[in-house]
Amino acid sequence: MHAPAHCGRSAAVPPMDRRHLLLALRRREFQPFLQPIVGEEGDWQGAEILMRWQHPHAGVLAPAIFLERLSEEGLLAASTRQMLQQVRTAWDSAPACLRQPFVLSFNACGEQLQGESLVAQCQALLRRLPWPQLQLMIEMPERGADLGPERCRRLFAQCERADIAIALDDFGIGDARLHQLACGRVSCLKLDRSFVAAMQGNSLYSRLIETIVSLAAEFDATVTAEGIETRGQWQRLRRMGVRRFQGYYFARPLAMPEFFRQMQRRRGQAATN
Ligand code: G
Ligand code: MN
Repeated sequence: MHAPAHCGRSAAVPPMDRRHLLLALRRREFQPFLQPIVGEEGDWQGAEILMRWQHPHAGVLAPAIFLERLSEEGLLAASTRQMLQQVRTAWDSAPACLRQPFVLSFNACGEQLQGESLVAQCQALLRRLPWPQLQLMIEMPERGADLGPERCRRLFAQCERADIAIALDDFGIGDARLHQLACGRVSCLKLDRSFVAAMQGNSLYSRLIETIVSLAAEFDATVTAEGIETRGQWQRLRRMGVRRFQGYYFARPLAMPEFFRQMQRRRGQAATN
């Protein structure tokens, strides 16, 4: 297995037996990177927290390399929790321009979604991030999130009471999870990037995306399209009614200090324009 190009110089895949994973956890090597989520004008309206393994020898590793191993060892919830704690700490240096409406989302794993403590953990995080206009959003993955309607309804109700938003991640691939839309308030459908890639030259995909946009509207949810890599994709999706976008065309996932620097520069520019 090779690291994707955007991981930088990383070469070999490091050992990932339980002992090494526990060591990495102890050393807090699973770190949060932020990828901006932009609006129709390209303005940064939020960010998705993405896990990266800052490995002492192999460099920065993407989840495709290590997530499954963490999951097999039952360590994914622990590493996500630890990553969120690091978000909390790094937020101490967030620029003041972030005191505007801003959506911060993270990927919850099956273990967290099945367990009882996720919402309490989110509330604890929010208490320590006292930014009134910060909206926390839980992204429910396509895999490992088959909760069943009853559990799903309970989780969504808890989230709604706690003012935590729900997004259905990688929407459209894998098993259809349409029933989740009937389980409570869903704020966002994250259109899987394979749809964005496939719409080029296949009008059936465009029709499919337009249908997902109307489906979202029907449930008062927004669509965030993932994997935007070209200006053409952005423009086309805007014409189809998509309002939020994420992808390398705008920015790669950034270490938090770099994210804050770029955010500050952009909002500074916007204020002087
Ligand atoms: O499953 P989820 O959508 O949370 O996965 C996000 C992953 O997609 C991250 O690891 C991120 O690095 C990657 N990613 C983000 N933007 C792009 C993009 O424009 N193209 C591709 N190929 N991958 C992307
Ligand atoms: Mn996601």
